[in-house]
Amino acid sequence: MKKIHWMAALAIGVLVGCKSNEAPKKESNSQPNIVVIYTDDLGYGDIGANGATEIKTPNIDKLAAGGVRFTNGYASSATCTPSRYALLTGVYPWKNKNAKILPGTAPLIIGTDQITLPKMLKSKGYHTGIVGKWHLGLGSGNVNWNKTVSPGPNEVGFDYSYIMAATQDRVPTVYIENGDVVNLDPNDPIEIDYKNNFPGQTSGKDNPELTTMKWHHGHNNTIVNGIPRIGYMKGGEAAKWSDVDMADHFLKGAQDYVKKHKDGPFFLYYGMQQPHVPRTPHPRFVGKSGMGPRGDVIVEADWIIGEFLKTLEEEGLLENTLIVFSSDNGPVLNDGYYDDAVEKLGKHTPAGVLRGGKYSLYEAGTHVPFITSWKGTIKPGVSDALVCQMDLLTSISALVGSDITTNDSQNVLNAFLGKSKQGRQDLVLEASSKTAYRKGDWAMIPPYKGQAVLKQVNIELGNAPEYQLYNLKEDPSQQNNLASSNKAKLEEMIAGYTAIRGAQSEEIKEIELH
Ligand code: NG6
Ligand code: CA
Repeated sequence: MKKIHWMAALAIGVLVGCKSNEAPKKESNSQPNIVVIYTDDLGYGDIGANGATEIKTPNIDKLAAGGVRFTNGYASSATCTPSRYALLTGVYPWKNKNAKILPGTAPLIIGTDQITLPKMLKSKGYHTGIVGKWHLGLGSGNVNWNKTVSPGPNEVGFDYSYIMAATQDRVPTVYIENGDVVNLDPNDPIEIDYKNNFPGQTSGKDNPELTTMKWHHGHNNTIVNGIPRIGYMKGGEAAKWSDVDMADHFLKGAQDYVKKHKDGPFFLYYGMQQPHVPRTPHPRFVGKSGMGPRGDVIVEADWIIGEFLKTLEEEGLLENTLIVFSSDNGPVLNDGYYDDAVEKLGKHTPAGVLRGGKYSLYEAGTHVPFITSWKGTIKPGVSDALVCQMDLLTSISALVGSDITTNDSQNVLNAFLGKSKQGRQDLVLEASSKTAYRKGDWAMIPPYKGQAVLKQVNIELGNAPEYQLYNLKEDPSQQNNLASSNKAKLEEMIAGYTAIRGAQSEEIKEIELH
């Protein structure tokens, strides 16, 4: 009897032990899901939460109201590719000479041996996915779109990828899933050429009568769905995307990814295409903003975000998911098509009070909407901490207990979680391979040759023959250049800038400080 009792006790003990092994307590706080929702060309002032009154973004505003809304949140660059590069690698984009706006045929610019945000998360057991815009190059030159395209997102840390290769205005105008063009008919192979058209094929330049959207500058090569694009494309008819359905299509991809990996932990990088050109709202959003297609696609993007957040809520994931919302660079109105963005703007100010816009060294180029949200963990509030998308790698690494860091990506986790108003001390910002410097309340732009205004888009670039120094607290619109009246501050800023940026170019050195 005694023996049986002893064995029974052991059996029960083993059973209990097994049970607790089978269902380990979920480490909800150290292994939250991570979602980055990344819009394309959305300006600081384009959302209600940052003061927009002429355009309604209730879902983004709700996200902001339930999380931390950053008033000093930055992209690393005033254009797409460099900002995305910095976000995913934690490295300043000006350290990689290939991190500039890429054609659809460009090779991958992230080294397959480089640290990346998704790789770091994979090392901690995360499943990692990207749905949406990539624009970091694919393959290693001369891509054959009819075979599996590699290396790409799957070789730099993503377990799953469903992407558009470059931009909505560049060929190839197809979706690519884990390296394979979706719906490709092998009997109708894709050919891409960024220099020459294919014999006998129409183009926006030669056949304006075939276009439903008119090009203003650039964008006059192959016509797809009535829209002339950058670059020539032949074949791949069945694989071509539908522009007006793109937002819904990526939404479904993001929702499906979440549902499939809800047992987590997962990382989803959701690259939305709005409000980049060509602006192609689904018909149900046409006319909804009163501002033409640019406003309409912002309304569409806001709705999409609302639907996506609803999915997280329905799946019971909101309390176990850190959501980061931002934009890859600042706003632009006419970026190459006649789409009434300028004509119908009315009183709306896409950059808020900030000077410049996309492509600019002035604030509006990089100072973008930035929100973090994590229900039950992040206390709602507004933060003026200086934070940059490049900091996500090291900060999230600290959150999930990884020791992976990079030199340029700083641990500002407490700022991201709303526990501290202390962000980074300073930051170098990039626009078209030129750089500016941000520290404390101050912004400094070194002297640069080049046009003051990029005429086609009507945006001030920040180029000037002299140093520019602005006190952003007193002068957020960068109207009063204090470089000559506050030499001490200018010297301090140049020293801080040079410490990060290193030796400056010859053309800058030529200009005397005193
Ligand atoms: C520019 C395009 C612009 C846009 C941009 C990339 C022309 C004249 N302009 O070269 O329309 O596509 O590249 O935007 O072609 S980004 O947001 O991806 O950086
Ligand atoms: Ca962009």
